[in-house]
Amino acid sequence: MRTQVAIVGAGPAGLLLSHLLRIQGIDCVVVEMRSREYCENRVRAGVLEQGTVDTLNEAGLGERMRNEGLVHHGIELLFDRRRHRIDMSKLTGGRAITVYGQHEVVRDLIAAADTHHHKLYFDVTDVSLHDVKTDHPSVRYTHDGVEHTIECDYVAGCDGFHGISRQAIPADVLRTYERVYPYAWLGILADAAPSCDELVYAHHERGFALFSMRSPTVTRLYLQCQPDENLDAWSDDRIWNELETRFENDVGWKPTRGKITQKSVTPMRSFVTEPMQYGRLFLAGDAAHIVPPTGAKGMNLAVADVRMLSRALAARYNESRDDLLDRYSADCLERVWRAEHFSYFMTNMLHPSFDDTPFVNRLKMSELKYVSSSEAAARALAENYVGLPFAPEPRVLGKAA
Ligand code: FAS
Ligand code: PHB
Repeated sequence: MRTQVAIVGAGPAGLLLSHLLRIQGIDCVVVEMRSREYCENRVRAGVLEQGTVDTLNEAGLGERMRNEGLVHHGIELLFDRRRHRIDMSKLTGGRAITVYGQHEVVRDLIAAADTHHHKLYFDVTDVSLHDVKTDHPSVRYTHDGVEHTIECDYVAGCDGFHGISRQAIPADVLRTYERVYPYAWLGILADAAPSCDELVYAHHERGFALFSMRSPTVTRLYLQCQPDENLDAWSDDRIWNELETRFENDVGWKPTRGKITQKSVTPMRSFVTEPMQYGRLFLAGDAAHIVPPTGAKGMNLAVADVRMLSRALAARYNESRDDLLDRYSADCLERVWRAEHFSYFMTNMLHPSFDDTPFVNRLKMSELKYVSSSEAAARALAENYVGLPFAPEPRVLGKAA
């Protein structure tokens, strides 16, 4: 099989890249090791930056997001039993976030691929990359017991943190930067109407807690736990009691209890790979970088990467320009390190840690008080949270699908 761009991984990065390339007349193929059903039901992120919302709308993918997504103009910080609202839209000239599940975005992308008969292969095995340092790379995989080879010009490694693409970059070229946090998040989905119409980030001496949602009938909640936490030790009652304790406040607000339908523990890690390009291989999304979810940046960074990669590939194919491909890694890493810093800042400020000294505890409280009382500090948090505007770009997005 021959194509222009072979894409490994059908998460938000791979699927959106495929769509953005297609609407610019560039042929591509996506191979994914999991089943369609698994990809469409994998519960992960839930907050879309303004730029992600704009990208999905520009690409003709935003209809269901506009109808079912929840637009939020602020978030709340809760500490010392007091709630403090950060009016993000007022502080950023009207920019906002949209709460819309990552798996909903993935469903919309797969539906669009169906409609336009994009080449998307699920349940593949033994994916391997070849000759990425030449001008004729290829991707091999097995599907239904048959071995296949995709001959291509470029390979996009969108296969997440545990994928194979990053390993195709030799150790003497690859530089990685990492911080592993000494805590994790126990996350739940509950059939309960959200009792607050904005996200609440809570700092409590017993640990962090986050109140989020997925729809008018589904609440999403997280609490700080041990990295090796045993989920079986957490009955539904224990989870609700602990959440109510950590969300204690002076106005008596608390999350509405409901049937818990999903429980998971998410490790907390900051990780960056440099460079994000090796020959004709381009990494995007979690394949190149991981952020702790406190800043809600994970999926949004993946979208920013493929927006830049699709622009660079379109400039290559439609304008015979290599400059955007040559600077892809540097351009992405600018935004990646900004998001890494913001996610690190939010994570440290909001999570008490066993290795914190009383001095560090006081510093965290001072930081929380500062971002909740200083307009300048609140604006810095707000503009990072809603997402910094994308660098101005030449119009290459072409017609909607
Ligand atoms: P993805 O991991 O989404 O997709 C990669 C795809 O590649 C997967 O479908 C995988 O099956 C496939 N793949 C892997 N190896 C392959 C191979 N060898 N061959 C073929 N296919 C292969 N962010 C938040 O903001 N909030 C959250 O609450 C949140 N929760 C998260 C929970 C978890 C458990 C994880 C891992 C991440 C979470 N994130 C969260 C971050 C998340 O949103 C990621 O940033 C986002 O999924 C990144 O998208 P992709 O880069 O497309 O990678
Ligand atoms: C979520 O809704 O899943 C979510 C929201 C905000 C975060 C992380 C996760 O910071």
